[in-house]
Formats: sequence, structure tokens, C-alpha cells
Amino acid sequence: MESHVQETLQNAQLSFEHFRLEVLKDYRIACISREVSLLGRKEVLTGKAKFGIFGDGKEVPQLAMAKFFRPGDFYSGYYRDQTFALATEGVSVQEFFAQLYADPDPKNEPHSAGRQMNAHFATQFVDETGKTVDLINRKNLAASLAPTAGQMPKAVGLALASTVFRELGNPQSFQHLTNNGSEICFVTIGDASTSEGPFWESVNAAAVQQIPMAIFVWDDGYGISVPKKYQTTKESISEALKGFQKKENTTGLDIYRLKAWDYAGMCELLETAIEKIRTTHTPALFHVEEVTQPQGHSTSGSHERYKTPDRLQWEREWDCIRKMKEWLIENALAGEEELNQIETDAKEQVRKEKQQAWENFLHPITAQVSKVLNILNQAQAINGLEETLQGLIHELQTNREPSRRDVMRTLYKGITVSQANHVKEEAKKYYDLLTQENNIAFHTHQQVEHFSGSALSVAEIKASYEDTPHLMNGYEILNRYFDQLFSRRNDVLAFGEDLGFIGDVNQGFAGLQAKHGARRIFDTGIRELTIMGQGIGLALRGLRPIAEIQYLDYLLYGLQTLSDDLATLHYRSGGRQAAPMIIRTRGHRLEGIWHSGSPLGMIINSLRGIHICVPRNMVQAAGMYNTLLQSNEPGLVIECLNGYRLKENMPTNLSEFTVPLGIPEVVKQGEDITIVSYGSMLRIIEDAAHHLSLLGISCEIIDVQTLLPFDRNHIILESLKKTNRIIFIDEDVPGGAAAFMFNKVMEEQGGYRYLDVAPRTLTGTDHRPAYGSDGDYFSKPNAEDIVRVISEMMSE
Ligand SMILES: Cc1ncc(C[n+]2csc(CCOP(=O)(O)OP(=O)(O)O)c2C)c(N)n1
Ligand SMILES: [Mg+2]
Repeated sequence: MESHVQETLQNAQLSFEHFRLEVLKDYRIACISREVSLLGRKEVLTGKAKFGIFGDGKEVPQLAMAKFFRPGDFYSGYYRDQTFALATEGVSVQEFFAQLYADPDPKNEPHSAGRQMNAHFATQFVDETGKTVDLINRKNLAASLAPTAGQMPKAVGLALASTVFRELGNPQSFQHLTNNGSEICFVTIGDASTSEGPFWESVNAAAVQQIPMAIFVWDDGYGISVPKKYQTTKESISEALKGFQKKENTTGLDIYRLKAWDYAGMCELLETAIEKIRTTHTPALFHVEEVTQPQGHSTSGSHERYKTPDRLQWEREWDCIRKMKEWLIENALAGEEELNQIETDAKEQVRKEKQQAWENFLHPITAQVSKVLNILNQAQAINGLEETLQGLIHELQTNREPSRRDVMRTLYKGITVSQANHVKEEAKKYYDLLTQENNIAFHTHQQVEHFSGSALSVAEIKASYEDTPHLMNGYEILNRYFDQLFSRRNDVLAFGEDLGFIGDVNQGFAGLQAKHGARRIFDTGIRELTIMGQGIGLALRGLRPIAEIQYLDYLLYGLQTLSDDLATLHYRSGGRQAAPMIIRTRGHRLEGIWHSGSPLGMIINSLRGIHICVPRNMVQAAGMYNTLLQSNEPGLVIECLNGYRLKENMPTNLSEFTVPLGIPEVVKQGEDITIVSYGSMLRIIEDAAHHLSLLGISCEIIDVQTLLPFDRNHIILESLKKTNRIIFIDEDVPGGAAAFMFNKVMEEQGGYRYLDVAPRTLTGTDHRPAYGSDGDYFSKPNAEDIVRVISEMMSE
């Protein structure tokens, strides 16, 4: 009996000791994180880094949150979350500082290879081919982004994936992606950023769909200098959201209020609240109040300018680390001395790791500097420029914090003023070598670079046809295509407005929800931004979403997340992440100011990093879908809005044939003039070409097929060499996509050398297309315009 009691006591003591050590470990991370903030700011103020933004004041709530973040879970957050990232071992102190210095070496700075500002973390989601790695045995941080609330839309997809996986069951092919849908997406956002539209749209989408999302609002009362009274209804996001609160048998989310300095209270609440999200998939919002910001918003300003002395005093007293220390002492978990020692050790550790990061960053630059000095010291200057050369050498030699830019500038100027040929040659050689290195450092990963994951390496398989091909409506071809696709692959999903039950507004998916299931083909609310975000998140989790924008004109609503997040994702994560989603939409001329847009200039300029496909008919569209789905890259496919009821020949290999991206097709051979265009415009051009042939003018018509990438093999140039005349025709505004094509062919391909007459563009007007058939005729290029301009060109 006595020994049993002894054992119980011993066990209790052990578990107390275990608990105590856990808590002290958290305290240590809090102190490390605070020191990171303090030293980080100094690094900026002394000029070693350009800009700094830190998580001081948010340490303790992030430690509580990190306790319940499991392997397999996802995080989508913003720049305040260094403590969370440190606690989950998503980032090391050294990596943190490497990012602060913008170290482009991915070995030192793996989160973005120097491309993102500090505190923007990304763990590895894909291998070098863009293929998703095992995501269930690691803690996953989705690449953050700076636009406020920009982290919200994709979080919808990251959370939705769990619900999809759970409902689909756990097929073998998803085993590295999910553990029966038990993964939560943790989202963080600042109080002021909840004013943004993306926040509200995402909260609604999560609440409607009942997906496992845990949203943490760090409420420090300010968005830079603007206080809550200008940001949030009732100055409280939890109050404002009350109507979203879930009740029995309703959708909605659970709402909790926490205090940022209350370590024990937060841990206790989160333990049950997070478990509930995991098991029930009911989303929750944690309104974390009384958060402080000891150093102000960022290194760009000081908060003394806008906070009252009272507020500043309150922030000092309610600093969460200070409160945690008081709590530790009050509860006899540690003595003051022990805690002071932890603080001292933490400071020392951060100092050392920071120093190491700086040395690592500087090392290759120092080597470049000494090599350049070595070369220039041997150089003799052109007569009269000796002082310039000596000045260059001196400037670089005395530069205490030289950058790659300083090295390149000095070397380039040195080459121009140097005389001795052998030294000049050596300098040029070194300049070229550094250019190559810098290209790798700053320009890689715009797309997946590994052959097997790139859409550009998908082999072309031509469409084949029966001797007497079967003629079908365009929409029927797509419908058959999607039916075969969903039978063939279990990782493809499609969703959008009116896409599920009725099978999209043009019947591409008609009948397919009933056949393939409402978890794979489904309706969404009218919320283009989060439809796109949903696609990004699902793709990040290894699924292959086809996310629909009902009409191209409405892409604008979804453009923010496509441009800021998807288009930059692979690049800004240094190749660590990729989201091969397909955006499907329909556009170009029809009738109506918002149903006939073709804003391709806007699209190609804002979406570099996404393939932009502009098929002329539905068969070509199917071939592009096949190509994209064989790659690990994202693509936008714009079907012709006026093409669904046009008859096309049905290929016999609908699921297999591929359309190579960036390879234009000569759709009509001709001798006198090259006409370059795409999409719905081509049918009007064919009509005009027929008319022109009656006038004795032979047109060669080229369909570019994709705008990004554009004519990789210079097929257009070959045509121009033959015809010596060229016109670019599109429906976009003047200076839009036509100007882009013009620039590519004239400047990049050197087309100007083969011109007999001035090259032209023929475009839509400067305003949006007016309604009705006449509106279309007078707003967009029509056949008569084409005949007139080409006739003029022929008589020039
Ligand atoms: C779309 C957008 N607008 C403006 C900014 C500039 N900006 C950066 S942070 C910030 C304030 C954010 O405040 P809050 O959401 O409360 O987060 P906190 O910094 O206080 O943690 C602003 C206006 C931005 N990054 N993105
Ligand atoms: Mg704030």
C-alpha cells in the first residue's frame, strides 16, 4: 500500500517536472523570439538590413497556438508569427536573420531564397519536379505574403482539402497527403486586416462549408497608426462576427475570446477548442485581445508618434512575456534566478546565430570583392581615366557592407575604363560568371524548372480523327472530356458558381455531378476571390482543382490572390511550393459590357508565373487541359464564350492528345501578310481573309494559342520572313495584349528586320464594349476593319 502511494507521488512529481520543463521551454522560446525582434531592429537601424517587421508582443499567444499544431497541419499567416515558426521548428534563428539580410543562398535562407521580406516563412511542399512531398509527417507553413489579409483566401482551400479527403475516404494515392482529413489550417491575421474584404469572404466561405480552420486574430488595437475605432464595427471583431456564431444545427463558426498575456488560460482553452475543430470540422475564430507591440509596427516608424503615454505605459505593464514570468514565479514553477538565466542564455544564443547568419551572408560577397579588387588593381586605365579607376578601387575597398550590386557596378565601370586587353578580358569573363550566378540567385523558379514537372516539357500528341469525324457542339465535346477526366483521375475536383448541380452555365459539366459525386464537382457561393483561394489551397495539398470563374470579366474579383499569391508562389518560395491549379473561365466577344471582356493585357501583366491559354475552340481547350494536368504548374484557360454551340470535329483521343504551350499554330497558310491573333477573334479573321482572297490578297493566319508562354520557337518570325508584312489583332484595348505580341515579335524575335511595310496592331476601342450586336461591332475589331487595314497595308 505504502509503495503504491509512493509510486503515485513519484509519478505526480515526474509529470509535474515534465510540465514545468515544457513551460520553461516555452519561456525560453519567448525570450529568444523577443531578442530576435530587438536585435533584428538594430540590424536595420545600423544599415545591415533594409526593413524589419517583428513579432514582439505576440510571443505568448503564439506559443499556446503552437502547442496544438500537429504534423500534417497547415499554417497560413502573416509577418508577426516568428514565435510560432520558432516553436514549431519551421524556422531557425539563423534562417530568420538570413532572410532579414536578404541572403539569396537557399542553404542559408530556404524560405524564399532572399526573395521575401523577413518573417515570411515557407516549408517544403514540393520536390524539384513540383510534385507534392509527404505532407502528413511535417508541420507545413504555406508561404506568407505581405498584402494584408492575403493569407486568407488560400487558407479556405487548405482547410477544405481536409473535408474533401475525409469525405472521399482515404485512397492509397492520398496517403501521403492526409490522415483521414484530420489536418487543421491555422490562420493568423492582425486586427486591422480584418477590415479587408478577403477576410470577410474567407470567414463566410469557411463557415458555410464547415471546414477545419482555426483563425487567430492578434488584436493589438492598431493597423500601423490607425486604431480600431476606424477599423472594426464596435471596435471588436468577435462582437462584429456574432451573427456568424454557430448554433445547434446551423452552419457558422465558434468564437472565442482570449487574453494575450494569459499563457495558462490560452493553453487550457485551446486544448479543447482545437480538438473540436479537428474532429467536427467546425471552424473557429480566436479573438486574442490585449496584445502589445513593444517596438511599434516596423522599422519604418516609431509608435510614440500615435500612441498616448498611457497606452505605452499599459503596453509595458501588460507585456505578455513579463506576465508569463510573473505567473511562473507565482505558481512556483521557477525562481527569478532561473528565469534570469534563461533570458541571458537566450540573448547569447540569438547573438551568436545572428552573427553566423551575417558571416554566411557576407562570405561570398567578400570573395567577389577581393577578386574584383585583384583584377582592377592589375588594370591600366585609358589615358585620363586613371583617377576614375583608382576611385572605383578605393570605393569598393572601403565599403564596409558591400553588396552584390556594388560588386557588379564596380566591375562594369572598371571594364569600361580599363585599357590593358588581357585584364579587360579577365574582368569581362568574371562579369559574365557573376551575371550567371546572379541570374540563379534572383531569377529562378518562375516556373517549375525540372523537366518532368514543367508544362513546357509535356510531349505533343496530336488530336486524331476518324475518317469521317463526328461533329459535335463545343459544349458537348467539353462535357465528354470532363466525364472522361473525372473517370480517369481521382485527384481532380471542379467547382464554381452554378458548376455543380446544373453543370455550369454552358453545360460543360452537365450531368457529371450526379455521376462523379458532389464532393468532386460542386457549387460555390458567388465569391470569386475565395474560389481562387480555394483552388490554391487544394492544389497546395496535392489535389488538382479546376476552379471556375463564370465569366472572364469577373476574374478581376479573383485577381488579387492569383497575382499576389499564386503567380508568385513558386518564385517567392524559392521553389519550395507550387500550386498546380487550373483556372477555367470563358470570355471574349459576346454581347454586353460585362460579358464580352477580353482584358488580356491586364491578365498577362499581372499573372507572370501562370500559363495563359487562349484556345480558339473547345477541342484546343481540351488539349490544353491535358497538357496542364500532366505538369505541376498552374494555368488559366479562357474558353470562347461564343463557341459552345459551334460544331467541331470530335477527336478519337480526347483524353490523350496534348496542345504544347507556347507553340503557335498556322491555321491558314498565305503569302502576302501574317495575321497574329487568338481566341474568338480568329473566326472573324478567317471571314476577313476569305474576303481579302477575293481581292487577291493571301493571308497567313497564326493562332498564338498561349500568351504566356509566347511563341517559344519563333514560328511567327518564320512566317514574317516569308510575307514581310504583319498585323496583330485582338479584342483588348489599344496597348494591351496586341502591344505585348508586337513587342515579342519585333524586339525579342527581331522581326523588324523583315518588314516591307510598317507593322500594325488592330485592337478594341479604349472603352468597354457597348451592349448588343451593334455595340460589339463598333467596339471590337470586325471583319470590315480587318479588310480595310490590310488593304491599306498592301498598297503602301
Ligand atoms: C493590401 C495592403 N494594404 C496596406 C498594406 C500596408 N500595411 C502593412 S501592415 C498594415 C497594418 C496591419 O495591421 P494589423 O492587421 O492590425 O496587423 P499588425 O501589424 O498590427 O499585427 C498595413 C496597412 C499592406 N501590406 N497590404
Ligand atoms: Mg494590429
